[in-house]
Amino acid sequence: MRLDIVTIFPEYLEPLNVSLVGKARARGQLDVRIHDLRQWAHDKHNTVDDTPYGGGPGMVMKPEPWGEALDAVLASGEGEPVVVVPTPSGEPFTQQLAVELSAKPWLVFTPARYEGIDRRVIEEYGDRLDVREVSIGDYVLAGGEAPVLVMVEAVARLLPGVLGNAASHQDDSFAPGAMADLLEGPVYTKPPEWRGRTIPEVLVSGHHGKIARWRRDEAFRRTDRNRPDLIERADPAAFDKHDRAILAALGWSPREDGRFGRTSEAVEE
Ligand code: JA8
Repeated sequence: MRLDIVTIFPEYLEPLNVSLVGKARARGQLDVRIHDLRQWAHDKHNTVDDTPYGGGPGMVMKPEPWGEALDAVLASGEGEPVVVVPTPSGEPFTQQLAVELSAKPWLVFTPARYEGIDRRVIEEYGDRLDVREVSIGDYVLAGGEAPVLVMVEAVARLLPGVLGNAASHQDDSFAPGAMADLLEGPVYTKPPEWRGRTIPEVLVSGHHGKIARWRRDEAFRRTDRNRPDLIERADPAAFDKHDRAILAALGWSPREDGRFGRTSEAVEE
């Protein structure tokens, strides 16, 4: 997969030289090219921003440098990339979108600073290419570079051969598929006792059925506590008899349409 990133802070993308993404690049599985937007700003001060039409606070990124930058990047490769524009007003970045993007041969990221990029740039390239305005969460950052780091890591670990073990993202908390509608439960390793704290007995029982059931129960407890919205939207066909008993104990019951809603306070904990 090829990734191009156009930014006024190339040094902000240094973490892409490290760890999983850095290794994927070193192995030739990922071709990451970082470009300084100011290369395409031609005045004495390499200006990339200007005051907003209509007034208001802050500055807006000028269209000309972005247009020249994107034309140069597009001309440097084969075919058409998906263009990913980080913005708090975009569609949510989810595991599903990461999976979708991981199947593309070429992504171009355009992290903005200031109050964002002149709208005409998104319109211009949106007329010709798949342009996705994407938000990593409901908070405002000072720029789109940190979201690019987040999205690149989420996408890169899905590429074939990048993560050591292909099974290890099968049951990710947010992976589409088996565990898609529940958060992951707790994990433990050696030593068996640490600062007087032991591990749940079931995990050393060797009883794989009981272990799987316990893990699923813990997943329900954690999802109930931290992300009840995931239980509300889950397809109830995914819940077996034991799941329904756990949900009932946590204060959930099936509604008219079969989906679960919280009805009472939990009985335990
Ligand atoms: C921001 Br400026 C700017 C550009 C992109 C993003 S994505 C996010 N959450 N905040 C701020």
